[in-house]
Amino acid sequence: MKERIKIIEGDITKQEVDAIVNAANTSLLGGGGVDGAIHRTAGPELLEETRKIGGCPTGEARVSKGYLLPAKWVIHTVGPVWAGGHKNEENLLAGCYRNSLKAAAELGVKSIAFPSISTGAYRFPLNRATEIAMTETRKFLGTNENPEKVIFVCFGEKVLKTYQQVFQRIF
Ligand code: AR6
Repeated sequence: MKERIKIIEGDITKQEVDAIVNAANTSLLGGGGVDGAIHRTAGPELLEETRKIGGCPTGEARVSKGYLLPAKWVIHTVGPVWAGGHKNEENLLAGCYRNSLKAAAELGVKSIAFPSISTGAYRFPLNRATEIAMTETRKFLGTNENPEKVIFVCFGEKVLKTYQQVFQRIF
């Protein structure tokens, strides 16, 4: 299964994959961080579509087209805001990965790229978030043929190093 996972440092908006995952907020109307970058690159039609979708609860995922992105699809998921760890944050974050992978499988997506959901503006501790990302991905790939490939796109060296270390432990 190891060979189905790739960890890279880079910008998710440039990934030539079938689907990229957006770390959105419940409004799905855009924001800063990776969400802002995805909306800027995809162009205004993305906002038109996400406006019609009408929001997404924390831990769930919604699908839109990719418009001007190289990726055909954007899977919008909403991570939890870290509030100390007693507000179900871990389960909600696990749900983001599970539901995004499930949406990808339903679309027949072969390759999907994830950012580090919730670890920016939402302040989820990076180590724990990375463990959740990898554990959920391993579980899903163990029982599903698609997506064939999962790429974790790390923004900056600190995120990259963390992903590489956790990968060694979990896979
Ligand atoms: N490619 C890949 N990763 C990126 C990129 C990029 N272009 N830009 C930032 N990151 P964040 P969150 C990384 O804050 O914590 C937004 O305003 C970033 O360095 O984007 O889930 C939404 O609208 C970090 O490692 O998402 C929500 O309101 C990771 O992506 C809120 O922020 C996540 O950081 C969501 O907060």
